[in-house]
Amino acid sequence: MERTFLAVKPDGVQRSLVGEIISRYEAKGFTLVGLKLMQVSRELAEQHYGEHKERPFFPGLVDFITSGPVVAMVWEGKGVVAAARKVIGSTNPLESDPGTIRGDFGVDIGRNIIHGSDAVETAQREIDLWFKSEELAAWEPTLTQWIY
Ligand code: 3AN
Repeated sequence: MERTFLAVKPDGVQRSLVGEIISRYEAKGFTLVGLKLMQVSRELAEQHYGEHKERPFFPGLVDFITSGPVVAMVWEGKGVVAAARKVIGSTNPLESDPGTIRGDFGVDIGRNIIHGSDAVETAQREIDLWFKSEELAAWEPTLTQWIY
């Protein structure tokens, strides 16, 4: 079954949006298999955002993601990588449709509330970077037959 990595960024935690965000993925029918609140080190932030190293916003992005607690999550389900990105919306919250997390709650691209892996391979890399295998639970909700 496909898995993706999602993280509620410090702005989402400060604005008490963690429960709202988890509810949206639960209601959709995806399964939570990993969850932790953590203070991100600069080393982890730089590895996570490594592809943006040369971009002008990189230092500010690392400062921001390390500025307060983050809620890191792994979610499982059919097509979850692409579907989770649809639920998140566009990178710029002002261009995100109403009904998406960024469209409903965000204004600024540098405060866009949540991260979601952009492809299946990226998701695997990010899950391995953020979680130890023993922190992930393999379980099947009893009501699965009403979703699939
Ligand atoms: P997404 O999170 O939608 O996949 P990416 O991967 O292009 O977006 O960018 C990673 C993160 O870098 C974004 N979530 C956002 O926080 C930040 N970012 C991207 N572009 C900018 C920008 N022009 N100015 C400030 N921050 C940016």
